Amino acid sequence: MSTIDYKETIPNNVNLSGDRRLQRALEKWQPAFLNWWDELGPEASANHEIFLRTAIDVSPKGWAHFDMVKMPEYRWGIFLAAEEEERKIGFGQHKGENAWQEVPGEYRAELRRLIVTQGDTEPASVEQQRLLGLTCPSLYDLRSLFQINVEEGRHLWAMVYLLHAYFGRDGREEAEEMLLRHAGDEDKPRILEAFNVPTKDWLSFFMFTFFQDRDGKFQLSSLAESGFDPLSRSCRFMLTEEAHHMFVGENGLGRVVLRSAQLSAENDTLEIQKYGGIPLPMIQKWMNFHFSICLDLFGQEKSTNAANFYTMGLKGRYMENKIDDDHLLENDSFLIPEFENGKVMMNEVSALTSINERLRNDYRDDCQRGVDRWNKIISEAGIEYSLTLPHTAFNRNIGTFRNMYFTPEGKPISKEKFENQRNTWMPSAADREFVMSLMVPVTNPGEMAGWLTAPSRGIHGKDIDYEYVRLH
Ligand code: BYC
Repeated sequence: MSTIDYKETIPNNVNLSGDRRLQRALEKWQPAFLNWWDELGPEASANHEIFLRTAIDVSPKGWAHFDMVKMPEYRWGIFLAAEEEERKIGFGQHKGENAWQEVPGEYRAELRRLIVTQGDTEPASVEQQRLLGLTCPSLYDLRSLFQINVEEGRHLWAMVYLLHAYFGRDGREEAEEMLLRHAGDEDKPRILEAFNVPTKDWLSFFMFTFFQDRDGKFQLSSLAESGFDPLSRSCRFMLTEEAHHMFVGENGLGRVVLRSAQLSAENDTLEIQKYGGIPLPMIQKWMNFHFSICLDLFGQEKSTNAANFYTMGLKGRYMENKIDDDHLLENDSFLIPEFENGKVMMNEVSALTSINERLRNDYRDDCQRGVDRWNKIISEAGIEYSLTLPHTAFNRNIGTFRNMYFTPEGKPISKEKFENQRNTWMPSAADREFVMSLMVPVTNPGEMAGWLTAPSRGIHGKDIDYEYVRLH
């Protein structure tokens, strides 16, 4: 069942027409979704024609189709990765049993909570990015933004399908709520903190797609291990799209870093504002902010929720089946950071309660690889400067280090000192104002804003000066 039927109102590969009740329920949700897109999706974009890829097949090869499409006409649909025959649960107390095709009654609340939390982030990101199209640095970048936005919309569909298909009335209610909470809304905010922060400038957008979408990669990978097979199959397909979002972040930041390094070399100074570039130390500030708020997305270092999700077989570890252990973890331990006697110590705790911390470590290592690549760009341009991920205790709002104050190097300091230094470590109002001043739309095909370099190649074999978005 891997081909997608595009003749349906809701394209899908889940045989939706075979379940009239479900189909009708989703067809009722669809106008609410489109309304939401119209109101809180990308601003002033409804008539643009965009070179978008659409999924036509969920197999690893050839699932994408590229065409000029208006976003409101994008075929949002429900696509699950192909079913793996006889798939077994790979961890926890049900290890070795057949994966569940229905929700196990005793884990219903936990599973729903995981799906709702995952689903909530998807429309949140679209809301956070809704004004960026007005200040794009090129048509190439504008297309990337819109591609990401429509796919996040589709990821919402993926979670809403699970809620509708497997959770009955309360699932339908949760699906409605997805469109009622809004990023940054004082009364009804999005669930996770980092999804309430506005993404106003393109440096923040590239940081978001590098750091925050990467949380998506790690969380989706852990959910792809789930014993609940429909969730696993949804997440597996979402991951193929997520990879492109992270590419946009890594590549975008690489282009900003290269431009900044070039301007620094040409003018023999890191202070390149007056040449229209973003100083490398300012990029570091953006990184300190985005990385620290994303570390919070992994939850507390010690979490009984996470231990339960694992033991129940609902959420595994990153690359669970590649890890060489018993996949039960009852007798294993793991090191987590804790603050003791005035310093950050690594303490041994149960491997089950520290599942969140383990994932956070995997995430950090993955982020570091990107930072190493940018540092190579900087040193090849002949500049002595390197970007560094801040210490895990820096600027944290969830877990052990909440309400504590540390330098980016991890040295504990007083709240007062932290507040005095805040603007030297993270974007100040003046920094944000400066970066915003560079956000002037560039919309001639092939032209780039001066604060970043052109990408090394275009999309899907097209040249860089292809008209990726026809503005109307
Ligand atoms: N903000 O036991 P703990 C993506 C709460 S991104 C606010 O550690 P747990 C995407 C927590 O709810 C991936 N609250 O929590 C990227 C709990 O509340 P209660 C999204 C937070 O459950 C870019 C309490 O603190 N997917 O896809 O182990 C663009 C105790 O915490 C936060 C997922 O996150 C926070 N950051 O861990 C588009 C996967 N952290 O019980 C999309 C699904 C914790 O006291 N979610 N709390 O009321 C999960 O697996 C878990 O919910 C979390 C939290 C890992 C997020």
